[in-house]
Amino acid sequence: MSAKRAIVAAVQLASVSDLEFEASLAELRQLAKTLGFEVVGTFTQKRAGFDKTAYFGTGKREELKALREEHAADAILIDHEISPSQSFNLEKEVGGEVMDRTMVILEIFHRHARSRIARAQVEIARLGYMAPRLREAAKQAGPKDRARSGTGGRSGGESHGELDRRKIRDRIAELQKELDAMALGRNTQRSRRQDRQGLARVALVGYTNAGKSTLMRALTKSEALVADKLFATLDTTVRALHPETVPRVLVSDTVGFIKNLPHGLVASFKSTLDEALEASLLVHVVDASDAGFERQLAVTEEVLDEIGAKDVPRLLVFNKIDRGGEEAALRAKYPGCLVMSARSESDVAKLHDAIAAFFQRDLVEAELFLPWAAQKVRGEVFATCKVLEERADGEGAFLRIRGEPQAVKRLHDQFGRNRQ
Ligand SMILES: Nc1nc2c(ncn2[C@@H]2O[C@H](COP(=O)(O)OP(=O)(O)O)[C@@H](O)[C@H]2O)c(=O)[nH]1
Ligand SMILES: [Mg+2]
Repeated sequence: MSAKRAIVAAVQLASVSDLEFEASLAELRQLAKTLGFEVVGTFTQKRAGFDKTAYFGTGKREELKALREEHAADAILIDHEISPSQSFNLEKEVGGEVMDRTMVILEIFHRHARSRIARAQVEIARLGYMAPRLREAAKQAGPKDRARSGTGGRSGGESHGELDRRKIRDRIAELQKELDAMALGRNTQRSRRQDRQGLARVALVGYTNAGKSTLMRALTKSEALVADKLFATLDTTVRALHPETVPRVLVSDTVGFIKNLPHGLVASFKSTLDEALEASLLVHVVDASDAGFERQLAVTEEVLDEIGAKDVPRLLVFNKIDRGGEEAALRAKYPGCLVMSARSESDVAKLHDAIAAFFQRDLVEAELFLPWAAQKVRGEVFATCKVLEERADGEGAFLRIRGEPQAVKRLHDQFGRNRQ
């Protein structure tokens, strides 16, 4: 399936510097890529204000239509939040699908929301965004809609729009109730989940464009999903570290921080970060070549503290050092950090080893003797531990193993080597 093609478009107001404007467009391009769009063009206009009817001025709308046709673009992504009627009118004139910045971000959150709380949060934000747009669509559909609804068995000649609006209101209220109830049981649930899984989990966090997804791919190599049944519920943003380690480490990619996050989306953004709370280690990826990296770093740390991830150990990774940044200065200022480039295989290997070492620091070793009659256990031994050495004699096999204390103890209690 070929990617959907998009044109990124924006009005530059007089109060916005070229630098700011370009940075915001670059961020939107990145967000579009995250959604699977191929960005085929950029379209901008300097203007004192947004056009009330359709965001761009009349002549510019014609130009945009021509550009869209030339590039066979499916979508126009607007780098502002625009009103339902602006969006509707622009779509009508230019063709294709018009998505504003808020909608793009909501769509990304929607894909990343995994916990029930995150899902409910994002759905509330989406419904809030949709409600006025449905109203606009109903208005545009006009009297025909109203006439039809009169015979539709609805009470009191309610239009589609009104009915939809009421449904949305009810649904938001319902979700809010669910959220309140979930907030109560939240902490107990989290610790229970951690116990049950006992999995070694790493979450990549940081600003959008820092290189999280690139590192995720490099660290987990395979495009193939983790096939193991145990992990059947994992989606594409959770993969096992590759080459595989003992214990097996699962890496997840989180939704990136966004510089221009619409105010109304802050709560749902934070809830999509929930995942970070389930990790035993946070790898905080920072674009060392970005002039504003220190501010980004501080904001990320602040938000992580706010969502209750203060105590989750962090590994600070300065990425993109091939593009710029002062390696020595970074090392001096942030002790324990890793300075690297995702483009360097040896750097990626170093990060892989640093993550593996974090989870191996608590591992213990033991020697087992498995009589031939107990060979069925071999599978379990190999699945849960690293076998450092194996010798066999007439009665069975000696294994020297290393693994997590719990797993090793269980095996050792049964098969601890007590004979030579
Ligand atoms: N030069 C350079 N580019 C990188 C590096 N890591 C990632 N990139 C590029 O930076 C852009 C954003 O990367 P991505 O992984 O999508 O960032 P994410 O938003 O944090 O997931 C992509 O174009 C990557 O190819 C790096 O170490 N060096
Ligand atoms: Mg990404």
